[in-house]
Amino acid sequence: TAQPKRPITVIPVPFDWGASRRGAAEGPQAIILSGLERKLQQLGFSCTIESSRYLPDVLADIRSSSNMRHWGKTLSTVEALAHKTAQAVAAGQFPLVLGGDHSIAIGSIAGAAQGRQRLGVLWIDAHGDLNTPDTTPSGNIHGMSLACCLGHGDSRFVAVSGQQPKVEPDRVVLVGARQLDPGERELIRALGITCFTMHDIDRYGMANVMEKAIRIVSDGTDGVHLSFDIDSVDPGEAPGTGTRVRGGFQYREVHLAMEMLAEASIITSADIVEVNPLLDNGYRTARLAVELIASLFGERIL
Ligand code: HAR
Ligand code: MN
Ligand code: MN
Ligand code: MN
Repeated sequence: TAQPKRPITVIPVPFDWGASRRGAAEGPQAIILSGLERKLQQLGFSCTIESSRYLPDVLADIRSSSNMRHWGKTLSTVEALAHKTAQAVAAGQFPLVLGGDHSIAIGSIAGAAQGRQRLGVLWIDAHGDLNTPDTTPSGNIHGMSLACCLGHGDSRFVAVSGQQPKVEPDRVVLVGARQLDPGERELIRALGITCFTMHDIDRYGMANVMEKAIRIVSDGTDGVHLSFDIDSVDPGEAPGTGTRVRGGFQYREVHLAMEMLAEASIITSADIVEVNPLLDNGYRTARLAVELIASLFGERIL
């Protein structure tokens, strides 16, 4: 089955205050400059790249605390992104959100969930992003975004765009985890979330893991959001990211995951986050992001 060719709205989110290292704000531009639009057009999609003027100017917002660094800047940003994403969904488009650090998924998922009562979420990441202000070891909001979407964390973030929680734990699947904090492990157990770690991928193979993940996130859901953190990929292939962790996906492995998603035709919105051109080896990581997006939208070898 081919992915239905809904028009794609590319939504750039040049924001990196949710991370401890700057530079992910340059991610959207690097991905766009690496040929995203032409690639999507070659695959038969009509594609509009939005400007980032929908985002508020947050520079003067100094609201911050030790367990939620730069929360003022982050909150205004994710609120604007939620609105932008919801608009694209309501217009029948596929929102393709380019980060930015992973805190922005609070906004994209809030927006995607507005049009969908039973949204599934596939969270591909080296990390869990399941901390709360009570468990965070860093205060960085990009380590709390999935918890937020599940209704755990600061109430102002949990309540972005009204409805809460955005997603139910039995419709959430993590793939690629290899660095989890104690509080994150606890939340995974307490909520009964399915988490396929790198151990599972080594042991059962990417194909098996993705078959299971696809079944779970699409079972009884009315849409599936893919939140793809480029640090899920091994740093050898994706050096341009702020929190590299050894032992990630190999090149073909991650393409296979995207190809299987294209074949299953379940993804209705997506974000690609944590591409940091300042830490990259040229545009290697941004170019990989474009290739992976192409696989997600149905590019095939034969
Ligand atoms: N778990 C750590 C924290 O909460 C690190 C998380 C950060 N990195 C990410 N998220 N890129 O996926 O600070
Ligand atoms: Mn992440
Ligand atoms: Mn909903
Ligand atoms: Mn990560």
